[in-house]
Amino acid sequence: MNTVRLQPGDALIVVDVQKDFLPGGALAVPEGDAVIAPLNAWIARFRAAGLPVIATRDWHPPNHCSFREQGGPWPVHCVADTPGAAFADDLQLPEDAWIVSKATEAEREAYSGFQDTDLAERLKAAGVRRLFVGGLATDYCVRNTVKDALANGFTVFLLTDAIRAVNVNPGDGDRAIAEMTAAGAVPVTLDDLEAA
Ligand code: VGL
Ligand code: ZN
Repeated sequence: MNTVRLQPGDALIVVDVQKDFLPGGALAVPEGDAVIAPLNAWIARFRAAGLPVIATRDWHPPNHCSFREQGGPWPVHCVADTPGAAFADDLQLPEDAWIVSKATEAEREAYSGFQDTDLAERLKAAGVRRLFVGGLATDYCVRNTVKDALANGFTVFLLTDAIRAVNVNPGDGDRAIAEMTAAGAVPVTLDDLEAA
């Protein structure tokens, strides 16, 4: 149990809650839709506190190197401006959420919201020091975003009630959580969040 209270300098990062990663999508994450309700609750708490909400999205060109047709590991997914790349219908992103598109170049994979984006600079310019990270998928984009956030000097809380894993190999998600916490991420759930 890690009690936490939201404070100035906190921001929420919602990682890749896009239709292609939900059940029925092109690269469905098992139980991927289970992150939406807890993330909506986290979003409401950040909004109520006047704190920024950031949503990253996988935003690939049609010939992205991660697709099997190009020799990559994944089925075609999250092609920019297609329905599968849209955020989940039920995700209650604020109007003023920052949208960060990543892995937009055909020849470069980017599992982290920090890779080839201006996210770190924007966060630092806004005075952000602590990041709360949830979304999809635990073992890919959440894992890499959390590790880059720590490497960039942010304090990181991992929203363990609002992440789900692909689990290409059984246990990948649990290993990713162990790796993130060993690197310094602090696991929290909504129950750990104190009243404002
Ligand atoms: C992701 C696999 C491929 C993710 C993105 O968002 O975790 N996983 N592209
Ligand atoms: Zn992708």
